[in-house]
Amino acid sequence: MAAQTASAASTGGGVGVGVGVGVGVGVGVGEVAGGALEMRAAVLREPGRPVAVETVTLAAPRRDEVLVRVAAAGVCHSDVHLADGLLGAGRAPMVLGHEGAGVVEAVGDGVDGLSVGDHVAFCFVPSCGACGACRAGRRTLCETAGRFGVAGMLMDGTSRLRAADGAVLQHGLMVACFAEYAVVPAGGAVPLPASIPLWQAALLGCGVVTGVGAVNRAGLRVGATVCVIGCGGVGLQVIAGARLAGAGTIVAVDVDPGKLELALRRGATHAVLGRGGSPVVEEVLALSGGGVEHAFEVVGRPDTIRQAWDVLRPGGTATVVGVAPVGVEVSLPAIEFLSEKTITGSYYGSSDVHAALDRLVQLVVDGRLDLGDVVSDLIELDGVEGALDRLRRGEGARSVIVIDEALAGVSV
Ligand code: CXF
Ligand code: ZN
Repeated sequence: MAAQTASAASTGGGVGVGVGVGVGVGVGVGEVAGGALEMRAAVLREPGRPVAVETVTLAAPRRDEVLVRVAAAGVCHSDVHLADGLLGAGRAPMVLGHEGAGVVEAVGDGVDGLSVGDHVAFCFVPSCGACGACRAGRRTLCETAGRFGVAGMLMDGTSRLRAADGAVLQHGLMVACFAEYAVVPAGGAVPLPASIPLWQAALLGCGVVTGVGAVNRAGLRVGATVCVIGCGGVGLQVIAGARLAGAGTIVAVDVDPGKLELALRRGATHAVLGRGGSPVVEEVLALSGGGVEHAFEVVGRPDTIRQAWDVLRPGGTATVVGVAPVGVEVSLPAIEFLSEKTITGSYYGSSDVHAALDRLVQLVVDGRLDLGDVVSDLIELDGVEGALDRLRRGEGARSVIVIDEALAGVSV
């Protein structure tokens, strides 16, 4: 997908251009009025029911919020978990989508550092800076963002989204970018240089920051031995991060030969096909001379979490990045704690997302981190259920929904 032609320069238009404006009379570029706009959005009505596009209403941004015209959005496995009801009860009706990029269309009162026309990537943890986690420097664990994010609300605990019948809709992970527009907290929009095509920038705010950030969390050293289990949209970013961090051996494990091909292109040194009862652990142990120092689990299943533990050498660390459905448990052979193995998690890159994205963006601009190569499918908003199904079947790396071709810089 890297060879896709950029079809247009990215420029912001006024609210209502190309979408029906509701009661938002007088809303224009840079102006925040009390009105709302009507737009198309992919709505999860009920877990297990196909996600479908509806016309919904989006109110203007309030204090400390911005309105973003969405260019493109990535479809992540967490969207599947939400759609299938695996992340807990009460998470519908919801406008899905938490990984995307667009252009700031309007800013609310009190917003600093963002202006109309800025290109931005979404960030689904706009940390409050005031809770215990934020004050301890663990901003991705922000308690306020966690509470309201799970409730599908913005940082003030309310929603800007309504269905056609006036019912409140949740903002998917405080972003809701499977839609023509999104109102997000100002901290949920990270400015980007306009030189990065937005169909690629769309991946930054979940897959890239999560995958590369997990490598930072693990504290990889030059020459480290690494195993990455699961080479989808996030696992491929772990591999890119490991390569950038100077890892030596990087063993990629997946059940899909196509993803292993991509993993090798992204810097994996070895590929192990984990299909049909193959002895994955034995193969990784053999390739790494008795086990790796760092294993990354990017699937979210007990058996692959156990594999990540089993491929470690004594003293090694397994980092679980994959999202397991609520209620799933893992078991480990407790005697092996005597080998000083560690198992830990990494949530959303485990650092300050804005600072992390600034650094990642520089790597992209310098040509050292490719974004487009993991995009397996460019689709329209109506194709969202098909993209969720591909993820359910384990097909493809990342689907990107192109919501505005001109802004995204690519045609579907
Ligand atoms: C997810 C993990 C599960 C909770 C919501 C966010 N991360 C990325 O998709
Ligand atoms: Zn995600």
